[in-house]
Amino acid sequence: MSLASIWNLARRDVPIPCNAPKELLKEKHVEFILKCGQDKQSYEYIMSEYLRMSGMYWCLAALDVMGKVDETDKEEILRIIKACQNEDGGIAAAEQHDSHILHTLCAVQVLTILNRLDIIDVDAVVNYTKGLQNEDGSFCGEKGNEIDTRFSLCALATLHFLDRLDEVNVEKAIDYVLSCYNFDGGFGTRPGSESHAGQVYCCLGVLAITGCLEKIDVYRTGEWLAERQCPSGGLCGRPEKLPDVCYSWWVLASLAMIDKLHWINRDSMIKFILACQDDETGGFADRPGDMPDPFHTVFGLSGLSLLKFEGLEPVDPVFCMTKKAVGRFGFM
Ligand code: GRG
Repeated sequence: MSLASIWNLARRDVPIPCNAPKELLKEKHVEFILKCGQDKQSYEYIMSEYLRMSGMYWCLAALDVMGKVDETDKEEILRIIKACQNEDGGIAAAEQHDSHILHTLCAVQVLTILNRLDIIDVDAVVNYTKGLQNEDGSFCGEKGNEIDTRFSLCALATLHFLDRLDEVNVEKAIDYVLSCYNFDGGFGTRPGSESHAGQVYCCLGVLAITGCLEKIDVYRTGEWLAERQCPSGGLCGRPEKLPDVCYSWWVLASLAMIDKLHWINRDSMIKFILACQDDETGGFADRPGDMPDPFHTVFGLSGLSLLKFEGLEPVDPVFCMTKKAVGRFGFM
């Protein structure tokens, strides 16, 4: 037995049940997504208010990958987003919540998909986003709060869609992201923090948006990313962690950005993603047999799309939106 196979036997992983789905259950996923948010009195709906705007992005982006955006109530979505823009210019998860760059980006992504950026005060969003940049180039998620490389991507992606990147200090934003680059080829939340696939995605996204991907060692980073594939075919977010279908997005999109998507095993990856579908309700779960949700559904579908799975719209690896929606804002 080779050293590599012994190492694989020792890795943490999950089994794929033999009766797990093997085909894409697209109609069921459309139904699952359309049901989310329909029952406004349900426990799930009320308890998820704090991430409503992100939820709208996950649902709309999932429908768009399946070519079904027209089945939503667009007027209701536009009304909600407009009501969530606060006086500070930022956009909140829900009405009467505080603004956050995460939800601001989600709103901008939804409006880009619907081609309706005109319904928000764009100058105010730009001012809000500018105000989140710190002296060292990093970004806070909300005024005076936590710093994280996730927020660097959210801020730059927001400004990219508004065509206002020049309003922040792009050089410093790049330097900050590069200061979070680790010896193992991954990136962390802040300088010196542990490498994590979600953070790698965010940092590569910033470098892609600003045209600076050549500033890193793509072989070292590609190797760290490819190492995330477990024997089941699923991807984990960092060493010694279990696979989760959302990393089919964070890892695959990162590999796509550096043109190394072929470094993972496509067939076993597809098998793992399909096994995470719920064949009764539709939707994808984090792992085979778990409860499905819109977060894992959009990232499962988008991962399949990156792998050129039949019947899905092509997606942009930086923004997790269809190439059609990114359209004039795309650059890859
Ligand atoms: C444009 C799609 C898009 C996103 C905007 C918010 C954001 C930018 C990116 C999030 C990237 C990220 C950090 C993803 C990871 C999410 C996740 C599953 C975190 C869980 O981390 P742990 O440590 O789980 O709890 P593990 O898998 O390590 O056990």
